[in-house]
Amino acid sequence: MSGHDKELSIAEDAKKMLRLAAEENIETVWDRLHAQEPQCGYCSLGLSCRNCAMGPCRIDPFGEGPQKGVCGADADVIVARNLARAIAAGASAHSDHGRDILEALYHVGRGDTEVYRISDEDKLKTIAGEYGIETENKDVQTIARELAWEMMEDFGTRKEELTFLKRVPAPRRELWKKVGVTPRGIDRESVETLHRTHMGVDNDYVNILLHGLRTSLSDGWGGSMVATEVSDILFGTPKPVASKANLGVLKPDMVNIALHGHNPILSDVIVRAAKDPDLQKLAEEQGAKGINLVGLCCTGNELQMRLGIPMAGNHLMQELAIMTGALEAMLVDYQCIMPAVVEVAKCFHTRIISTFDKAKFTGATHIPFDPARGLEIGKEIVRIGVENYANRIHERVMIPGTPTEMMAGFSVEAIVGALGGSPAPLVDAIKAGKIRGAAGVVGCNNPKIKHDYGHVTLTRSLIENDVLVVVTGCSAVANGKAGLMVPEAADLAGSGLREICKALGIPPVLHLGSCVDNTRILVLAAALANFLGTDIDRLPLAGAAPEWYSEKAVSIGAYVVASGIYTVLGVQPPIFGSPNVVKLLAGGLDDVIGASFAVEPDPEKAAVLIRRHIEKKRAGLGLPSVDPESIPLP
Ligand code: BF8
Ligand code: SF4
Repeated sequence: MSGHDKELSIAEDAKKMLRLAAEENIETVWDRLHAQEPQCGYCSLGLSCRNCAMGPCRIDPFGEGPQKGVCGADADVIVARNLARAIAAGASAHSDHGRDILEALYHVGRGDTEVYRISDEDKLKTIAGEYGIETENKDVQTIARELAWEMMEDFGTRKEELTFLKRVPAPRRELWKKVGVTPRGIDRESVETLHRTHMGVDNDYVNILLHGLRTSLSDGWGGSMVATEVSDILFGTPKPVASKANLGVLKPDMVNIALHGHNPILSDVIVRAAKDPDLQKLAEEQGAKGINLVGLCCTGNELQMRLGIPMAGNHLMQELAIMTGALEAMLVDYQCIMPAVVEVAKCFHTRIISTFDKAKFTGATHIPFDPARGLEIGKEIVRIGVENYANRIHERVMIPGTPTEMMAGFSVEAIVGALGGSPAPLVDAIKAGKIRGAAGVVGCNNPKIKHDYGHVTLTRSLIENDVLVVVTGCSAVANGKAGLMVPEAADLAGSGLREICKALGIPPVLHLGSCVDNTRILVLAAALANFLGTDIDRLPLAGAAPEWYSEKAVSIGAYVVASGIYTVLGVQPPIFGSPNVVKLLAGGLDDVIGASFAVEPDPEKAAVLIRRHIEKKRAGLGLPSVDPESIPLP
């Protein structure tokens, strides 16, 4: 509210809106962070526990006060339990999203919805094949029903391991078995985490953390993977598509409706509803030139990947988008939607419409979504937005700047397609050292880090040094807005990466989708490892979440590491109250699972850590490499 003394974002649209927020005294996420400071030191270190009513308890990090909770749990157990619970919450969010999409597939299979259909029959058959379902002489509907049923089994407890584990390179599967982290059921592992972290169950921090990894794997190779694959089956496997990003995608003379959240089940229907001639006519009668749909966060990514629908912004832009005064409706499904949007909307004419019974927002209009009546509900929602155009105060509209061009749609299928049908050209470019390796820069925004600075600085530095970058989630939006996701951005890359990108006509930073689509990164990594007949941890790959905030990101980080990929976090996780846990996660895990975490808030330094790691892995594979230590830290 009261201007901040330091710059909060690198994005021009955000900066302009933040000035407006200060002038008009509108509270934002940054103000609320400021009001919370200093945040609790015990909680920041992971040293507080309220798992039972003998507590809450806290451990004194300076060794003077209590070193045990009432039950006797020490710092190691408390930190490990808290982390495991965060993983379970994140894994549950992704997996429950996967289940919602899976249920839509099941409706299609049973023939009790007219709204959805199979968009990618080939993918349906391929995945049915992976599930051991006979597809010859069967109609699409039957295959859909049988596949949905089999996938639902993956959520339960009847399997020894998840079906998609077949995609995992054999040595890694063996390793998981040996270490005892093979995920068995998607729901099962999260439930077991809640069980183990109840007072008096698992009281060995290593054992708790290993199960945390297993839980995260049930997300990465389970719930999220189901979400991605079934979304492709229902809505189409993404192909490269041109799009635009930043608040400039809002149109001053059109009805603007933002789709915010994560689940494409709803947004797909809204896209169709917005084309309805009656609603288009109604918009014109209101004096608007039409209906303009824009995305926010991962629902936005889903739409951008498949349909090229423009992206208004990432996580920290959700309140600022309303402040443009140009948004007739913000339609939300679930995850990462700040309850604060309802308050900001009260200062403007924007209607917040919630749609899932599991995600209600006090003060919002709730229109429960029902896949069986999808299109009808979609039209009802769009109508609210259209009718609200009459309430727009045009003098208050402030749409900052013009949109940036960006490309999206790089599914693994599209990437392999661009390479001519096999990963061989990519492998050759890596072998020759033109591309040193690849890094996934993923995850959220967090007001503790200058908005978009972590993503863009890290990505730039990596591509300048010939590291191919793949992005998802809010990182994709940040890098898109920064202009790094058009083929011309190859000019910003090092000479080797530039040459490859120019030859293929692709950007040096590839949009792989939403956060559940981090599984596309797993699939790509597994495909490369299988192609080379090796394990993922031997490849010159790395992950980074420079501005993460969410429990989902904790689960992602954990499954990426457990899959064998070194990962650098830009925000300190609440584990530093236990030196033992830190030692395990930041090094000890290397010996267990072949990868570990690092924490580095400075993205320039994080880039160096990643480059050093990539050179180490290159050397391990006998590829031309430079001495990692010769790459200086900035
Ligand atoms: O799932 S990157 S802030 S929007 S959690 Fe959320 Fe983080 Fe964005 Fe998408 Ni992912
Ligand atoms: Fe305290 Fe133990 Fe209960 Fe946690 S589980 S609140 S440490 S008594």
